[in-house]
Amino acid sequence: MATEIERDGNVVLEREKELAKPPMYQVVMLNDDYTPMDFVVNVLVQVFNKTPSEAERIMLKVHYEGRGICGVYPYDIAETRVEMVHQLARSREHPLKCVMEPVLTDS
Ligand code: TYC
Repeated sequence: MATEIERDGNVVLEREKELAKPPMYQVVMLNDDYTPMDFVVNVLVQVFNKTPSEAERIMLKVHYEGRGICGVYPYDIAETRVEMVHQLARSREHPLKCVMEPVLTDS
């Protein structure tokens, strides 16, 4: 967006000095049949800073609906959190997976 302003008697367009927002990515947790529910809740608390009750709500959504959003972040932060989840899951030999997806905007 640009605004019209008058400078030296002429109407000119001034570009807005708004900084472009970085593209954002949602980290989506996926269901599986084997990872224990309390492990998933702990991951949501430790990696995504959820409260225990919010973590339980997200875990149950994933369990019943197949997927659930853990958080929305810039690319590097989303990537790091996905890797943290996979490392924790591997360390306990659970198949828990999550993915990152670009958040679609209309700009
Ligand atoms: N479905 C798993 C179970 O019944 C629990 C679970 C929930 C696993 C969420 C993964 O992302 C997940 N033990």
